[in-house]
Amino acid sequence: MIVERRLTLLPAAVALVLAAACGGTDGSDATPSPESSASPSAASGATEAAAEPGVRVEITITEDGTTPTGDRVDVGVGEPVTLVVTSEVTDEVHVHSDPEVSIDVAPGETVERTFTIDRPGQVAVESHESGATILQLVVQP
Ligand SMILES: [Cu+2]
Repeated sequence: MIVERRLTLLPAAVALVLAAACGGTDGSDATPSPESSASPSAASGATEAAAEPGVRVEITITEDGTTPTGDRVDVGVGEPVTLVVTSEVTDEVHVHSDPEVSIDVAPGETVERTFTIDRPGQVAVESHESGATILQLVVQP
């Protein structure tokens, strides 16, 4: 019980541990860029967000990389998050939530997956083939 309480009080630390768990042994090249890549569109979505419940993000993976690349996306605890992944390569999109979500894709395939996150904090979405961070889900209480 004490351990659980500590975990809920330290979502950022938990997110860091989860992110580190994926990077493997080197860890030095997986440093997420700070605010610089955040798109301004997220700030002005108040009226648009009401039109459709949940958050929907389209992801494209090619041999050259992923789109988006490390964008921050605000989601609420328990809010449905839908990822639509279209890939030209074999890959695994890994959502570092607890429990984690893995989306396997094959060349030419589009896979749609909806999930919710039950804990505030930052959750990385990675391409496991390239190690690139596709999204940073910022989960608001
Ligand atoms: Cu991962």
